[in-house]
Amino acid sequence: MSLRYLTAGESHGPALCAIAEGFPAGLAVDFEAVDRDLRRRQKGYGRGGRQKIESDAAQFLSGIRGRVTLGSPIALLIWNRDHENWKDLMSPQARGGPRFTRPRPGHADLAGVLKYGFDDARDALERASARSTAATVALGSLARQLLGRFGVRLCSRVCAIGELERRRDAPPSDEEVAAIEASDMHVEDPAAAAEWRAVVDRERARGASIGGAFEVFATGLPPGLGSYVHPDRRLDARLAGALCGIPAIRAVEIGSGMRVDLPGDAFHDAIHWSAGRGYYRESNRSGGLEGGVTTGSPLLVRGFMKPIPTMTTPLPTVDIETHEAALARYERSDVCAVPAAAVVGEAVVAWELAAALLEKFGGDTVADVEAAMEAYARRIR
Ligand code: EPS
Repeated sequence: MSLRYLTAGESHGPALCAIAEGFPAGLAVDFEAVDRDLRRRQKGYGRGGRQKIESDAAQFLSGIRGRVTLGSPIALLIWNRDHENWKDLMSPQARGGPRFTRPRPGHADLAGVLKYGFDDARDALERASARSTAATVALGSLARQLLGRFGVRLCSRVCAIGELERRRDAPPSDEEVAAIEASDMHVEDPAAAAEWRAVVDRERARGASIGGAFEVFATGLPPGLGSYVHPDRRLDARLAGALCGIPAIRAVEIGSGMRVDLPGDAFHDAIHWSAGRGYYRESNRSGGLEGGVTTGSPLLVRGFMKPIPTMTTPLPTVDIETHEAALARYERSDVCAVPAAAVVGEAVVAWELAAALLEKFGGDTVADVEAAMEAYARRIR
């Protein structure tokens, strides 16, 4: 059984919910770690007022007994505290309030109005909101726990805000990860954080918003996850799709994939072998993937986020009721959500890696997966 999930929920509806299927039985679940990941998603310099209202936590309903998975579907809820303030507008029983008729360029407002025949963009924007990524993060946290059981570790960092880039190719050390987690810019370097805060302040003062980029690293992966035999089995394609599935992510880079300036002899990672290490590389421009398959080197992917379309100085639009020129409607939003997007990026990467791991080594129990991994490790040794 491959890993699969569905989520549901509107941003200001009663709750977000998720159902995941395919986790093997026998995985110890750390509920506190799930809530920690949810809190990590809420942080970051440049966020709006919503995160002061919410204090996200997952309520598990099924698939787990005594903190251990049963192999049955795992269902969870994340209540929207803000729903209390939106009950008359946004509940399955009520749709009061003024209609949202001035679509924001760059948001799903107009696309949803045209596609589903709405006369109120709220019918589209509530589900299109990045609020849904709270459910994504809860699911990713479970995937990360499964991967952790087999020695795979993930982390992320912001590598650009606006025009200022601070990329790195090697995974951060444990001390650097601690600094990243303590930073409101999700970066280990306080000087970079200070520069980036100034960029966010500049754009907030202009009434605009700002995007950026993040890096996700995974270490401890066995070689051989994913496959080159068909496009939809290539792990690079699946990771790119998963990252582009996060609202506002418009581009993905695998390793040094954008370094089109490098010729082949400078780009590719030469192969070495020693009795102690087996096959290894001295560089990792592949980002840990060759032929859509993990190499065993650290995985590195980058996600690039456009600026959030909701701005206090709005762009020109057209009122969908009158067809007259207007300014886009402003609603409370974030000026910059790149630090949060990095945490969401980690979650979707964890999910795809867990799915690929179970496809290769899957069994009904964690012990079955472990036995299959050990047999494989013996073969490739
Ligand atoms: C978000 C919740 C939303 C927004 C943001 C992300 O809350 P609200 O609309 O009540 O302020 O802050 O959503 C968007 C950026 C968007 O485009 O919809 C969250 O929980 O992450």
